[in-house]
Amino acid sequence: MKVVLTIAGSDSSGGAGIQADLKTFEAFGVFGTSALTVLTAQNTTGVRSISEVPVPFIKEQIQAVLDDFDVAAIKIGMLYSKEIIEAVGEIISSLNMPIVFDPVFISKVGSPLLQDDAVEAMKKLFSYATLITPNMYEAEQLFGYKFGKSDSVDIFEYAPCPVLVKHLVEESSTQKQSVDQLFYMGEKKTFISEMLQTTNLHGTGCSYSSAITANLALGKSLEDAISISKEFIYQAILNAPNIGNGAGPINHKVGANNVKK
Ligand code: PXL
Repeated sequence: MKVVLTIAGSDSSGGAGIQADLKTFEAFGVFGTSALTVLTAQNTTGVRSISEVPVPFIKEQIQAVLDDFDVAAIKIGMLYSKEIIEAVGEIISSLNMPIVFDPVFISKVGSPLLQDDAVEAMKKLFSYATLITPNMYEAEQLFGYKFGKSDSVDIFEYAPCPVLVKHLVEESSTQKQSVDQLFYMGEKKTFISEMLQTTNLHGTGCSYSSAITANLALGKSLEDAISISKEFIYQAILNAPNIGNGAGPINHKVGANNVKK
């Protein structure tokens, strides 16, 4: 069984963060391990508070997993502070496996998940990544470039690694489509699914990047891993349990079962 590691934050409501990552790994049949960076007290309506795990202990968790398992791929999620980012960077700089980095800024309901002074430090980690998965807002913040769906401009000059920009939907778009664009080896590829009208979108970003990580661990190409994962997210939203009073979680298990792998 392939072993994967997520380095990310805990979401007490179980829909995003480490909990979403582990559910996604399980759903795709890889063995999930985890190193927690922060603990969040939150539910589907928002993040109430954030407690950072001490940096030496974050490093110990990662090292304990790496010392024992042949880790096939790593997912990186919420890192929150400059100190945590630098510590994680130190470790991953010497590793040699696929690393999928979701540069998390804010939660689905708008709670901040990254400190303002941490953005520049975060960009320095990109050179170690196999893929980064910013949404359009995050990509704009990171690269200072305004994306649009029919854009012809590329971002190869901005990023030192492949980039999957999510949710490239034009304001005026009448088609209900969710469009993601991959910038990879000098080429652009578009991934499209139907846009579902729902508030059950909590943890979709976390789960998407985890699914890509799992599929890379299983030996899929980057493009196949993204394509499978996009369909997984669509199916997981479609089958959401519809719980909570805010942005509800998705259904990882049924989502993965409904995807051709
Ligand atoms: O989806 C971004 C995200 C990442 N990590 C944690 C989160 C969230 C969103 O709520 O709680 C821990």
